[in-house]
Amino acid sequence: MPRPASAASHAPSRRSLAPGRFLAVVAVVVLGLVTGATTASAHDTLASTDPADGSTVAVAPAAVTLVFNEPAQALGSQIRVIGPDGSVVSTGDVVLNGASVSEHLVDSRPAGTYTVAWRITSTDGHPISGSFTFTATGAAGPAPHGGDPGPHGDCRRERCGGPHHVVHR
Ligand SMILES: [Cu+2]
Repeated sequence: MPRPASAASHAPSRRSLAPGRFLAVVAVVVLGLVTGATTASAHDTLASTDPADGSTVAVAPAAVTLVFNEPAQALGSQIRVIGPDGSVVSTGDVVLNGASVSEHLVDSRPAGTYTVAWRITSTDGHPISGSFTFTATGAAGPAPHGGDPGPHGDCRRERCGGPHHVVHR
């Protein structure tokens, strides 16, 4: 009586559920593939820098250090530091130490904003790159102004292109 009818009415509904489940399984599989692909192609990531991005320091340090989540490869890894006057102040090859990569700066490091542009070869061989800046409030290294850095805080390139002792008063 009503039993077969209800059984019959259940059958189609169960059958219509199947494709939904199938789609759900497909969705999970696809999601898994996408997630897996993302993980597989993930490169090293920058964890921290010294000086920190956007930070202000008393003087520009003798070296900048970038710390990644994994050790980088020396081949192709490069850190270029541009000084306040636009000249390159980084010198020598990068120094790899575990997951950190350092680059030395020249002795004379004036006050101002420094830009660190880096390109590192990931553990998987793929290059990653980025840049950050920091600002030094004072000059480091041999003082080109005869040890009188005070009045040169507002030193502008157009005024200080030549010998600063002469330009400044
Ligand atoms: Cu990669």
